Amino acid sequence: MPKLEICLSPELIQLYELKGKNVVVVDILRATSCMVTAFAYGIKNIIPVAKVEECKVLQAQGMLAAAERDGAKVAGFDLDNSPYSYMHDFIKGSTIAVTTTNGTQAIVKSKQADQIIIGAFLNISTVAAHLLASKKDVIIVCAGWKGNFNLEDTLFAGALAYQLKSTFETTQDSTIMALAMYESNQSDLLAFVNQSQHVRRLANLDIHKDIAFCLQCDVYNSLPVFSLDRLVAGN
Ligand code: 3SL
Repeated sequence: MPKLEICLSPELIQLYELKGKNVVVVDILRATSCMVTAFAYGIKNIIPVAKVEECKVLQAQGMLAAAERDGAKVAGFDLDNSPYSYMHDFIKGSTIAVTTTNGTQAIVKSKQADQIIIGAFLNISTVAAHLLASKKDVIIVCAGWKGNFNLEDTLFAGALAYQLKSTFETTQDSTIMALAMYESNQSDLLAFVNQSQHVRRLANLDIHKDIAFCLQCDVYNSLPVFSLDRLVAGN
């Protein structure tokens, strides 16, 4: 039976062997939700980078660029970190360089994996179907917040483990915890996530509609995967 493990923060990633495994990177609020949305709207590539300076270099080369720090758009960039910013025609066929506080860092730290898959509630069943077909061990890497555990990414990890638990071994403590978290809150994900630190942080930015949007399941069937230096459509 393949194994499913949950890494609760990128700070813990060195404790996991990524080689030979599928890694699902998740940053529900809002980086991976934006990426899944962008691919649903026909984006060609997303180049995730760790630093604002790297993103600026790619923008100077003529690429569209999105940079977020502490929830807000960094001055001088083309796009912010809202899924609604990617629901436009100009996205189709484009390549966008992206850096975010936590989500793109988690992708960059997962590069040892056999395959990196971008997960969100928005594409959860598509991700689950891909992992079931692949039959490899899986590690779900939660982006968290600046190295800390967070509720929303762990809740997603529990939801994905819930879809996979009859086929994957889910006996690691963090997986048992995430499954319990999901099972007791599945009837109202929004009410649960509304208690989170990140929602309080984002409240000042007035983006309640982003939060509700990011907690919807199976809105899209896009499957962004990492290839060489960028995300591409995996289906
Ligand atoms: O940390 C991240 O990668 C962001 O998604 C955070 S925020 O939703 O823009 O605050």
